[in-house]
Amino acid sequence: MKLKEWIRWFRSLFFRNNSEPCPVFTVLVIGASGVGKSTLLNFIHYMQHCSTFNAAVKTKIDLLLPVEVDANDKVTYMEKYTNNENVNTVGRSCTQKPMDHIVDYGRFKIHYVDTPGTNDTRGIDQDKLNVNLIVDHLAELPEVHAVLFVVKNDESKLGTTFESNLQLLLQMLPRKALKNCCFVYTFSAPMDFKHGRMSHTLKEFASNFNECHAIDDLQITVDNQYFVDNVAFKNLLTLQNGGQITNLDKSETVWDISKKNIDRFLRHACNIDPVFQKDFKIATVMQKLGKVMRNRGFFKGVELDIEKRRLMASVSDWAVTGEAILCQRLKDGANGLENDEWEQAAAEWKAKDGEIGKLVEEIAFLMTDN
Ligand SMILES: Nc1nc2c(ncn2[C@@H]2O[C@H](COP(=O)(O)OP(=O)(O)OP(=O)(O)O)[C@@H](O)[C@H]2O)c(=O)[nH]1
Ligand SMILES: [Mg+2]
Repeated sequence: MKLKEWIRWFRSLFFRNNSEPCPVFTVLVIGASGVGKSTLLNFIHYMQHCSTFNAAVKTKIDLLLPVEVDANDKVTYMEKYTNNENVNTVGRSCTQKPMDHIVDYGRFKIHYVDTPGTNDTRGIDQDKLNVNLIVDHLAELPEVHAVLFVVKNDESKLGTTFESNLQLLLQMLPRKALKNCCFVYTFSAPMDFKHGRMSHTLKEFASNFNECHAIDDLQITVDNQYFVDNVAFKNLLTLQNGGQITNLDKSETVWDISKKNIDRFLRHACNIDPVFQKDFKIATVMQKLGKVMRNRGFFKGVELDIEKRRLMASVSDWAVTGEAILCQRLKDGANGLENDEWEQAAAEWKAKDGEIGKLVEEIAFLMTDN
């Protein structure tokens, strides 16, 4: 973290004027099913109330959302249920739709959005449905500061499923949101909170992704990677439910290290420039535009006049879909349209192609709407 960010963070802790509204930072939590997104949020919420494992054992607080708990080989469920968590069916993906949870840190609040995981046990169609649910939810959020990818540090089943899941999640974002991506490695205690295989895989993925889009926006750095193990939270619940755990000292250490990592993430999240609702909306229309261009056969490269190439450049400026990659390759030096050029372009495209014209008009409206 840069010195400037430390100073801003420190000031936000101690010098907020009471008349100023409490800032709210929004964090979108995404990742494959079962990596521990929902458990992490409960853990984070508990950490906010209790800084140590010992203090937490003595303090029972309301959880943000219900989770499965293993206690003495039994599966125990929390008493508090919502329709959104499908905790009754063993082996089934838990979170069913995006859910908002606010954690109050006094001087600021974090608005976490828990989401259903990809690689859903119900298959690829459900994954696409889940992504659509997230996109719809994003369209309602005023801004997003951090996009927190949750991955398992010890993941050994690497390969195409993992990559296609990651693609699916990234593709829903505007290109500018790539700079807001952060990575939490769960299940990190067995590896002493050091990099497991996942970090190498992520770096390789990011490098290919950037190369395909001819960008360098997706970066995996020391500052945006965090290690936690939610086992400390699970152990806490086991103890609170009358169960026993084998290694109390270990849970304390796991809690402390996870908390340090989460505190580091919070400092980072509070210092990121947000991506606004309008950006998500524009990116969604750009993604549609890319699809229509594909259907029209634009990517076959025949008769690519400057108007088509400028639209392509705009799609590749805003979106990170497969179509955006093709647009990037075929734009041939053209620049994307400036904000004040969309209205004129809409009129011209409407005369040539109604469907494209309508999408360009939507973008024109979003570009000028304050
Ligand atoms: N040991 C260990 N177990 C974990 C960790 N994170 C989660 N779990 C367990 O893994 C299981 C799945 O956790 P969830 O929090 O429901 O996972 P999710 O990512 O929200 O899953 P979906 O809602 O299906 O997308 C639960 O039994 C958790 O207790 C971790 O860091 N360490
Ligand atoms: Mg969940």
